[in-house]
Amino acid sequence: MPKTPTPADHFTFGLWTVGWTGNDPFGAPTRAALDPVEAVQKLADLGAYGVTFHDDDLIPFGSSNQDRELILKRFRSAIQEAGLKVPMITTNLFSHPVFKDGGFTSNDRSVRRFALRKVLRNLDLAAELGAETFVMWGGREGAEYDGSKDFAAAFDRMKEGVDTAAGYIKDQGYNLRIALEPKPNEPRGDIFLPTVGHALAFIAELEHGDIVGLNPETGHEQMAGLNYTHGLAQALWAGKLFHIDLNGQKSIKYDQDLVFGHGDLTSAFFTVDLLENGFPGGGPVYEGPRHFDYKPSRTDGYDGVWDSAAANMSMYLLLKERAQAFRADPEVREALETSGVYELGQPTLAAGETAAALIADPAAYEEFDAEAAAQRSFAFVRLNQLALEHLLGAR
Ligand SMILES: [Mn+2]
Repeated sequence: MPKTPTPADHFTFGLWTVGWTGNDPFGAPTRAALDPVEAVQKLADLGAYGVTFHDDDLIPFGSSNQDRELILKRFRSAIQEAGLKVPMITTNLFSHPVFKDGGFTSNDRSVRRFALRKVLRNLDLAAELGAETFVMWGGREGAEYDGSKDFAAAFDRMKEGVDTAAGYIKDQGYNLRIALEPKPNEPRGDIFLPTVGHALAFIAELEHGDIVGLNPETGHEQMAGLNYTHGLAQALWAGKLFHIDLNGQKSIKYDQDLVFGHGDLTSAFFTVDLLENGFPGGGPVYEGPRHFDYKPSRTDGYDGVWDSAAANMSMYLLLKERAQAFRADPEVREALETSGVYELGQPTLAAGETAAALIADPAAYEEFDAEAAAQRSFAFVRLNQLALEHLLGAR
C-alpha cells in the first residue's frame, strides 16, 4: 500500500519541481504554468512540511520592487494559510542570459558583482522567511573549453563570493547556513566543484567555512558514476551534511531528475537506511528536511505532477519502513556481526597505543598468520541478500 505522509516527516519540495512545465533542450513546455500559491496548497494537502524556491521561481527576474513586495505578500499569506515552512531558499544564477558564463566566476566582473548582489538580497529574504539553509548550485560556474578560464582565478572568485555571502550572514546575525550543491556537468560542459569531495575540499579553504556545508543531490553524484550514499556518509562524517536533494537517476547520462527510488532503487534503500537509521555503530545523524528535487515527467499532465509528488514521499516512507525492518531483524544483526560491520567501529590501535608500540607487538606482524586471516569469509553476499529481501518485502 502507498504511504501517506504528515508534516512530521519533514518532506519539502522546490517550487521549480512541481512547477516545471516540461520545457527541455528539444521541446517546448507540455504543461501550463503553475501558480506558486496553488503549488503551496496542493503540497500541503499531500502532507508536505515545506516549500523551497529560487528567487526567480517566485519573483520574475527584473520585477520592480513594488511588484516583488506584492508577490511576496501573496506568497506569505499562502504559506501561512497552508501551514507550510520555508526551510531553504536559493538564488537563480543560471537562467538569465547574463549568467551564460557563470555568476561568481563569470569572466565579466560586472556580472560577478550583479550575481553577488542578487545573492545578498536573497539572503535577506531567506532570513525573513525563517529559512535555515541557503543552497548554492553553481550550474553555470564552469566551462566548455579549458583555455577559456583561469582556473585558479575562478576558484579565488568562487571563494570570494561564498565567503562574502557567509560573512554577510554572520554580520547580520542570521540563523542561516550555506549548502553548496555539487554537479559534474549540465548545463556547462564541466562545472566547478563537480562532486561532494571537490566541494568538501573547497570548503576547507574558506574563511567562513564553519557555516558552509553541502546539499548533495542523488542524480548529480550518480551522473558521475559515484555512489550517492557514500557521498552523504562522508559529508555527514565531516559535519557538513546541511541539506539533501533526493531524486532518481539511471546511471551515467543527462540529469534525469526522476522520482526518488525510480532510478537506482537499491541505492535509494541504502540512502534511506543511512538517513533514518544512521551508521551501524552510531555517529552523526542527518536531521534536516527530506527535500525532493525532481521533475515530473513531461509526458504527464497535472494529474501526473501531483501523483509524482505523492510518489516521492510514499517511496521514501516505504523504504524507511523496509530499512527499519532490516535493522531490527535479529538475523540481520547476526549477519552484520559475522560480516565484521560492528568490528570496523573498534579502533585499530588500543587506547594510548603508539606506532612504536604497534611495531613492538609481534602478534600484529611477525606472528600474524596472513594466510589464516585471508581464509575469513566476510559473507557480504548473504548480508546484501537479506537487505534485498527486506527491500522487496519478502521478510
Ligand atoms: Mn538534478
